[in-house]
Amino acid sequence: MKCKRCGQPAVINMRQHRFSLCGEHFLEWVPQQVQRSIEHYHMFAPDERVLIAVSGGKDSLGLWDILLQLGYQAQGIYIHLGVPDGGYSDVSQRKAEQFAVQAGATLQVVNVRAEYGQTIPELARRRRGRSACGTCGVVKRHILNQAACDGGFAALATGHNLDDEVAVLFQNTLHWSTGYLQRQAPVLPASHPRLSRKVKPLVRMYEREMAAYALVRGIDYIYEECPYSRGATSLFYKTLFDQLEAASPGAKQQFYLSFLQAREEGRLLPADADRAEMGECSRCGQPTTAPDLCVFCRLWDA
Ligand code: Q46
Ligand code: ZN
Ligand code: ZN
Repeated sequence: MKCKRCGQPAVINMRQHRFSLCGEHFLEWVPQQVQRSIEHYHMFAPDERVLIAVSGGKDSLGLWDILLQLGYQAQGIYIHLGVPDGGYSDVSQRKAEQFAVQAGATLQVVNVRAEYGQTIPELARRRRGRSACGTCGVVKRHILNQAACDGGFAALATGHNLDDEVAVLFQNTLHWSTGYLQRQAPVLPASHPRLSRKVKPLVRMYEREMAAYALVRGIDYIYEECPYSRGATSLFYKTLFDQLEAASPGAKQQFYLSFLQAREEGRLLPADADRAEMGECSRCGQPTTAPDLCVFCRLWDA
C-alpha cells in the first residue's frame, strides 16, 4: 500500500476514494477536504469568527485543529455536563483544555452544575421518564446558542462527521420525519436574530478518517464515548452502515450526498406544514415556539 502522491508507505487506505496516503500527505489532504466543504456549502468566511462545540473527542478537537491550521478565527466552548461515570466529564474537559493550551487557542468552559445548580444526570433523574440525552440536548443547545450570540460569533460549528450524519439521516428516513429531513443540512442559517448559524465542516469526512487524523497528528483525545450513548439506536445504525460500506465502498457518502442533492433540488417531501411562529422566552430571551418559557427554562422549574 503506497501513497498516491509520493509513493512512500501509506498510513491509510481509503477504499471509498480509491487511494492511499502517507502520514504527511494525509495531514495535508484532510484540511483541504474540510476547506472544500466550508467553501462549497458557504459555511463561513475567513474574516468571520467561529465558535466550536468541543467535547474532548477526536472529531471536535480534530475540527478545531484543522480550522486553526486553515487560519480561521476559531474559539472553543466545552460544556461540563457532570457525567460522573469513569470521570467522563472531568477527563474530557482536561483533554479539551490541554488541546487549547497546546494550540494557544481560547476555550470557554461552562459547568452546568456551577451555572444552573444541577448536573445533567441529576436533572434527568428528577424528570422521571425523560432520557438523560433528551435533557442534555436541550441544555447543550441553549448554552451553545447563548454563547455564540453573546460572543458575537458568525457561526457555531460542531464536529459531526459523515458517519454521524448518515446515522441520523437513516433514522429520519425510517420514520419519514420530513421536518427533520428538511433541517438536516451542513449549514443551517440563523432563522432568528438570537439564533446562530450552525455549521458542520466535517460532513464529508468519514469517522475512520477523523480517527486516523487525530492519531497521525498526535491529538490527545478522550477515546470513551459518553456512557449515556451506550445502546443508542444511532450506534446500531452506524454498525449497519459499516457493513454496507464494507461490501460497497463509498455507500455512506453516496447515501448522504444524494440526499443533500435531492434536498437542494427541492425533491424532498414537503416539511410538516405547521411551523409555529417564534416568540421570545420571558426569562432567558432565547427564541421559542412555546407561549411563555422556553423548554430550557421549564426544565429547571419542574
Ligand atoms: S453527551 Fe449528552 Fe450525548 Fe451523553 S448525555 Fe446523551 S446527549 S450521549 S451527544
Ligand atoms: Zn505521501
Ligand atoms: Zn428560556
